[in-house]
Amino acid sequence: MSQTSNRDALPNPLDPEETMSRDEIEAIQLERLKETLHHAYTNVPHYKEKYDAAGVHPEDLKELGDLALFPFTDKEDLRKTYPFGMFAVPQHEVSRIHASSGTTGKPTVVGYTQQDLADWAKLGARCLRLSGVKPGWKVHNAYGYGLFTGGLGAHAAAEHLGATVIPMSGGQTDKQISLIQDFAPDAILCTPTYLLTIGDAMQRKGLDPRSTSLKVAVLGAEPWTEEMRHELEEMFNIDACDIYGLSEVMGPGVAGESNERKDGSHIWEDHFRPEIIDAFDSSKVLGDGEHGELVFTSLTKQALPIIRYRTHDLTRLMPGSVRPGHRRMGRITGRSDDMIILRGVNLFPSQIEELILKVPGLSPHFQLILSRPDRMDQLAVKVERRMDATAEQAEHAGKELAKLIKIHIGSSCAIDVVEPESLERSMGKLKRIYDLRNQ
Ligand code: DLL
Repeated sequence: MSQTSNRDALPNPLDPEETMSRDEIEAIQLERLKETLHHAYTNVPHYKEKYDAAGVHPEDLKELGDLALFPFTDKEDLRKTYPFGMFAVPQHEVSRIHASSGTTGKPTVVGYTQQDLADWAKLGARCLRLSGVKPGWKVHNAYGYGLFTGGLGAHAAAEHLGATVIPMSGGQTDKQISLIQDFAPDAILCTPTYLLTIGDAMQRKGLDPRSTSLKVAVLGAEPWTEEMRHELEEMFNIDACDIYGLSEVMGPGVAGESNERKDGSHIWEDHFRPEIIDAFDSSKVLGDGEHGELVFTSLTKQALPIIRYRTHDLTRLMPGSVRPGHRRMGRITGRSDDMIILRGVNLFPSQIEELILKVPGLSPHFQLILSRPDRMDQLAVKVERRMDATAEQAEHAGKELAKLIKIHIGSSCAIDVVEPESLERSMGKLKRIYDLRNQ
């Protein structure tokens, strides 16, 4: 076997569905939507009961807009039917199970048939290809393996693309760094905050993250901002692209971003039908371009068909760019359940991240602490100063941040600029909000 084979010459064809026109995609969607509704109604008693109670039947769907007649599905439906009540195939046809831990109560359990796993790998590979990852590349996968869909989902995607996967999983940051140095991967897959942790740890060891072999990072599983993209691209001298997904709908790979455009993630609409609804009045389906809550219907899933699933992720839909038949989603600005209401003003951690990274002297390491002294809600932002900022510069930066928050968000909050490395580092999905109000 030649060690020096020309990997740039490896074939890297697009799936035929990737280049379909909008009309072709919508025709496929209608056909698949009818099948999915019938499949769910016939095989999942929970869907049948809900639809019978709401007076709707799969036959009522004549055109795509009729989807709005059907009730939503929420995490609660998966909890009520825990663990396998939403599965639409017999257990022996389920090849794999994943679960997401959630913050309270039982995890939500999801399942996949062989065909579901094949589709997932194919769609994940589309995302990686769109982000510039190539067959033959070495791909360091630092998403956590296990019940979380990140590790195994991204793994299968990279294998499907024809890459060489390094299944590192999350954590053990020193080992991550050694492997990145020794194995010389071309791409890394992890959460944005974990990539920051890795870069930080390298700098502490006197290593320059810009000098690694990495060219592309495909980052997701938590909200991140354009400012964070810029920070990571500068830190590692890479292209950083988004990948979106959620376990109830599939896992990583529902949507992916082009490294050439970096203009939001294309949703693979031959497999998922997205809608945007008003997060506070779910009866209103909003138009493209309008900001609201993302809702997904699966179009091909066998083990766990999911119809009008409320993600609680807030974003908007835009026309496709490099894949014109498939719409793009804007950045997730936050989750409706992560929204902080501070003395009547709504705010999301991503807004604070955006402002922090505009202030010289402040690092992207921050936490939001909510408390209720004297029965008034208070927000404190704890943020580390950058290594190279002096105490005086840090004090100035803190005042600057308070001013920006007041101007752009409209709230006053306490800013605590803390020493470098004093806040907990991310090992995967980072917890930003510490709510001490009911303690
Ligand atoms: O986080 C799947 C995933 C793994 C996606 C790896 C991308 C990469 P869950 O654990 O079920 O699945 O969490 C899903 O994470 O509803 C969003 O709130 C958030 N999320 C996922 N990707 C992004 C992203 C995985 N690119 C929840 N930007 C979703 C913002 C994201 N938020």
